[in-house]
Amino acid sequence: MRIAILGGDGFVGWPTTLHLSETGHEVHIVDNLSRRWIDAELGVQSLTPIDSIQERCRIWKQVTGRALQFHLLDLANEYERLKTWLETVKPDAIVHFAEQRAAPYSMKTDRHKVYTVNNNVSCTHNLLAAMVETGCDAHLVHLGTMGVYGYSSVGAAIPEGYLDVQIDTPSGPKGQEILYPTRPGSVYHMTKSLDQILFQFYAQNDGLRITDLHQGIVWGTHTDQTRRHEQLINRFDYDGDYGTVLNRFLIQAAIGYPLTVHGTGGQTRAFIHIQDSVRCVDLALQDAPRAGDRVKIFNQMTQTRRVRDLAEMVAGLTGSEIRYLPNPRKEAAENDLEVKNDQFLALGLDPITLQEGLLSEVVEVAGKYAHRIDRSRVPAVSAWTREHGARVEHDP
Ligand code: NAD
Ligand code: USQ
Repeated sequence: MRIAILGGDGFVGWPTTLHLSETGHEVHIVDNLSRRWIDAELGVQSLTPIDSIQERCRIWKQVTGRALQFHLLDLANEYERLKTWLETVKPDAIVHFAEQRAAPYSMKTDRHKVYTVNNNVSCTHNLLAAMVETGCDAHLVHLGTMGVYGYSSVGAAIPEGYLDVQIDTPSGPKGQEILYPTRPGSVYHMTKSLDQILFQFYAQNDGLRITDLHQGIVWGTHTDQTRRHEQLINRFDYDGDYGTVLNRFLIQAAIGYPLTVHGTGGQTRAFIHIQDSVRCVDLALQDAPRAGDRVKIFNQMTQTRRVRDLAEMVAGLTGSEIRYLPNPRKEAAENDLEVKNDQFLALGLDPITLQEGLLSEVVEVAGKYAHRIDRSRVPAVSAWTREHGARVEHDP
């Protein structure tokens, strides 16, 4: 297939690009490199030294003989160029990673809220409108988030996207299938909830074939392909805005920084290793819906864990100290979380679990590049409300 990877320069997009290229697809990356600009804005850099996207593509060609095409395009602000690009490249499938993905960044200031909503909603809607206008019938696979469901336990596993409800009518109860009600916990997660409605409309109105992957928190850094050359290395975010919790604990362990647990650490979240994330996108691409089908929704996660249990696991492995900090976020202090992921298991996913070997591999990566870490960028200081901001501790 000819596959377009929107956001192919990012943390999940880059290893997905390499995997799909290696499996024989013709892969085109579209990215406006905004993630690299945001690093400059925040004064941080990836833990791992990442080359320019053009250089990464050159090395991949040198190592494998396979070409990658890179297109510098802002999906949110260059609508006409997007249409021309779709008409020229004519992809068979499009994988859409291209959004501002950090919840803390989306809550930093009103400007960051506005940027995140404008960028994310426009990226998705511009793409959908352009696909219809140009007659592009590619299978669209979008990376969504588990966070659209909220994390409250209702005493039952979270289903894969849809919920059967009974509505009382004058003629008796009637069954209906609805999108699982959204309960986003940040402006970023809210944009993913809005995406869901856009997808529902365009699948129903225009027959677009869409798969939405509700992904959990990704951890790890290497995949089979990024290991093949030092310059193919994946990005690794550790700072208080973009670093995700388990990867943060692993770099903190590597530099002797106390593990930064927010609140009691009773928050339960869903996790997936980067290698499985890549594999799931591949599986989803092979299982396309037909025109007229409802949006296909998968829960893309393999394990749920409490944050404090993860901290204890990392502390047990490395001897790190755990620091319980005031929580800068407005979120439930404790929650249970049970999630259905039957569809990927049925398609053959054999999940990678939180094993000691893989955890220590990440600590080793962190140790190798520890000299690149700016300790002052480790604390999470973006607060959900002014009241939460007043409680933030800046440097443990
Ligand atoms: P990332 O920030 O590393 O990558 C996103 C890429 O999209 C970046 O390279 C960025 O430059 C590009 N981009 C953003 N706006 C764009 C625009 N207007 N035009 C063109 N390109 C644009 O993020 P990631 O961690 O790779 O996540 C990828 C996707 O997966 C996101 O949509 C995110 O919501 C979702 N996701 C990520 C995680 C995680 O833990 N990383 C978990 C669940 C879901
Ligand atoms: N947390 C800590 N200490 C830290 C960092 C985070 O205790 O140093 C806590 C947070 O308070 C939160 C949990 O860990 O309760 C998860 O935080 P996170 O930053 O790892 O994850 P989140 O903000 O939810 O966002 C990440 C990705 C996002 C993706 C989402 C999947 O950045 O793109 O959509 O995970 S999910 O969480 O399943 O919605």
